[in-house]
Amino acid sequence: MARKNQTLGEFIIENQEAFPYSSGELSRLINSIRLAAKVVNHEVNKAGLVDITGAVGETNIQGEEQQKLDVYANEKFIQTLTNREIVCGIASEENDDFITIQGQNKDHQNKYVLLMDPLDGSSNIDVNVSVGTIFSVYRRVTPIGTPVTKEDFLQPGNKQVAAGYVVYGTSTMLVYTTGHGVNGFTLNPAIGTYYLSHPNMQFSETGRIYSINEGNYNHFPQGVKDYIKYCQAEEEDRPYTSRYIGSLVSDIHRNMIKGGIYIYPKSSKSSNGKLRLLYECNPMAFIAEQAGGKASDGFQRIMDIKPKELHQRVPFFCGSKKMVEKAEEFMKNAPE
Ligand code: P6P
Repeated sequence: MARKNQTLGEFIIENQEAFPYSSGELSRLINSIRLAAKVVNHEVNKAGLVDITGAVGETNIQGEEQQKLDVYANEKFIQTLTNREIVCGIASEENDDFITIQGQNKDHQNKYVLLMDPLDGSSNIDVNVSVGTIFSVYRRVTPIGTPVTKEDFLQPGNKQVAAGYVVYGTSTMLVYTTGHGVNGFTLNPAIGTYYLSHPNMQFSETGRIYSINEGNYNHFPQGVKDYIKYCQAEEEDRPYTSRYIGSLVSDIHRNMIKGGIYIYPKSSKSSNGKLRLLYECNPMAFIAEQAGGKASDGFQRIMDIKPKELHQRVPFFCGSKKMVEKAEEFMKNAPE
């Protein structure tokens, strides 16, 4: 049972038994994310004061310029997870391939793999707009005691055992699920403790906020164009409000609290959209569904998609159930 203002540590201990087959590793994993998020938060909050913003002059596999904080956050999460002896492998937006973690006895005994976007929305860093970390956790499917393989990472989202995000905004929050609802914890930076501030987070069944980069309107599929015009029509409870931060975690976090839909569709410029299935869409879809919302690629459930590669992109429609269903209706009825 979630009690408001409970600390994250108390919450994990009280809910440990809700996780049947974990002998505490998953709790230790969430604890390691808690620590890494505090360290990254400290750097994000002072980014404007020290030379840690701006690009490092390299690009990641996405061809995106790596911001120093991207690289810093990636290193901190990998280091913390490795030191805690919990995961046997890590995949990250910032690494071309997955990382094998042998364990202190080099015997590959750890049961979980973690996939992450260590600092999503990093292009917002230099303009002081909120950014986030996104993570997704699976049990490995290959035999314990052997090196992790790509098969352990290419699991459909419906096999996730945990997922969550950290939003480094006006306050820093850790929001996660282990399949028993979604709970949000706010960091008190003065004492470095997270408190349960948003117990049992829920998407409202419908909402009046739509989040999409309308600058790409001319390149969208007809169904998306039709849905945008539907949102803007002077009918019933419309026009809706357009809100787009350009930071996935922040847009979805706001929509979960206020009701709304986030869409990053395919376009004539990007045939599968921009967002990555494994470490952005699947974890946010797990959160959305656990909060009573919905997540699809416009046609099929995100978490049923069988991944083919680590950095695979998919179109993404996520948020209040009835809004996603209305958008899917336009996608289905639009001419190809
Ligand atoms: P665009 C950030 O790079 C990101 O992956 C998401 O956080 C965000 O919603 C989206 O891309 C913004 O992309 O093309 O609208 O600038």
